[in-house]
Amino acid sequence: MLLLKTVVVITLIVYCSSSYSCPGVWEFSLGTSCYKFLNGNYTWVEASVQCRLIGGHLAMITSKEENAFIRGYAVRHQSHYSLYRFWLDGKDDESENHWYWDWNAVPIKFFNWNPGQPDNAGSRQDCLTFFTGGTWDDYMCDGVSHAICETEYVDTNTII
Ligand SMILES: [Ca+2]
Ligand SMILES: [Ca+2]
Repeated sequence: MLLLKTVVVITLIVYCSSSYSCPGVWEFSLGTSCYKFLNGNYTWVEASVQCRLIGGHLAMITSKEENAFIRGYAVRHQSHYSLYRFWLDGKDDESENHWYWDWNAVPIKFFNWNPGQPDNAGSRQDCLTFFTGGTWDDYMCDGVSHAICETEYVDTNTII
């Protein structure tokens, strides 16, 4: 009986602690978000589809802290990537320099532009990218980039 209780307690501990980690393919977390970097070469639309296929969306970076955290991961793992550029969820395709998150149509308030950006080069840079160094660049939506996906925690404790 004692053994059974011990097994039950240990199972509960493992279950409860694992319920707060990112599920499945997701690589790391911050607050209530889980993230995954994709090292394929995608257009913005292709990247967005890839993120949705794994249950998320392209990353929406909304604070200096979140930007610094993702930069840290990117720098530490750069050897896995052939490019230094990653798609984020932002676009300004509807009205030039009015940036919004495509996933929820919310206007972007926090920016971390690389010096000289956004420059809308060629009058056709309407999608948002993140450099490994942590700064942002507007880029051609049909250009090629890796991607950062994001999803929200699945907290199984609330399902019990
Ligand atoms: Ca633009
Ligand atoms: Ca640019």
